[in-house]
Amino acid sequence: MNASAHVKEIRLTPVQVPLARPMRTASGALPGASLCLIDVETDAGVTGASYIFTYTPKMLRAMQAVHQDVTEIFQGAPLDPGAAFERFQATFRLLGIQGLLGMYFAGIEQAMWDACGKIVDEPVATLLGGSAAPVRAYDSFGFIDPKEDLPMVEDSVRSGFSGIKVKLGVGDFDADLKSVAAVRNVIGPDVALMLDYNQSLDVAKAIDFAERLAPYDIHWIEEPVPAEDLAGHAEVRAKSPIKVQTGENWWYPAGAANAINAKASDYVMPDMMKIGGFTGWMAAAKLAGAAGLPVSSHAFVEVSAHALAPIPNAHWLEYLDKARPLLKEPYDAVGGFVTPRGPGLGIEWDPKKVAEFAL
Ligand code: SMN
Ligand code: MG
Repeated sequence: MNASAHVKEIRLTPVQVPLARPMRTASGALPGASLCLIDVETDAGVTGASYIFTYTPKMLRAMQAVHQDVTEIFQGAPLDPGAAFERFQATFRLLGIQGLLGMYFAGIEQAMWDACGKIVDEPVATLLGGSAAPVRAYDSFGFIDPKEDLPMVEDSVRSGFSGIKVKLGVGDFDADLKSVAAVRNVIGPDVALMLDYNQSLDVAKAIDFAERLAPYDIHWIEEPVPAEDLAGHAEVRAKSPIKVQTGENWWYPAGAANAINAKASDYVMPDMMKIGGFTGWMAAAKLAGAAGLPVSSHAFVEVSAHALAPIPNAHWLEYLDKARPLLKEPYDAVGGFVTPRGPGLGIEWDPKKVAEFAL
């Protein structure tokens, strides 16, 4: 944090950008990436940048409305993300800060960290106590059609990824089985294969499907049942031959604590936006570490590369690149690794591209 600097102005820019690959999930397809770019201008002559993801373009204008009415509470605030979190939570204690409000805050919190790093010319990874070293990543796909999509999976492994995640539950289980068999066949036996059901099954189906998918050496089965069904996750975990992964829909460290206490999963993957930015992430990662659970990231490639750096129980970074079309220098995966860079988060908008994709 840098309490000698203060927030001067916050800008929010809604954009709709194309995804490099279509993302079909069991709980709906992503038409593109609906993002809100957040710029936090400070009185120290630097502007911090970050972005949030609204999942659907239907929430972009609503996020603009949140920004218009809420931004004033940050005016003049010291550049102190932790203090901002406390004050934000206190301000909205009666309403609660899940949902759009919390997403908005996370974007500001992350941009504050970017500004702090820029002021001291350090990557956020080192401000958090880690190093700007390469982080192991898996490439994340939607549903893979065995007839159409295998070449892009082959390209991904050829580029050096040692992990591949695919979505299931888009069609019937027979389609899932065919997709998994085809993907395992093209990636070979040494590449980790993760499956994501995006909350679409019930406990009995999840256990049954896990038993029938286990012969393909699956690294984890993700969100097999609804995210809020912690007992259901725990029941699947107790009976599944495949490790259970979850966390992208936990709100704040309290959400992580509830799930960890419920023994909901073998692995955890908090989402930087929903967990409360770096402040929430570090608290959740500590809880997971104390419980001996490996921690992976969710989407948000750039901030996640910094967030995984300082934690000893770092597991995988999800490479799901949504902001690439907007950045002067995208975060590439090189040989299956992503390296956090500074100063700050190491991201800079390409103004022409932002204008092209702005609402
Ligand atoms: C996912 C779903 C929707 C948007 C981004 C990511 C998915 C994942 O659950 O874990 O990749
Ligand atoms: Mg997921």
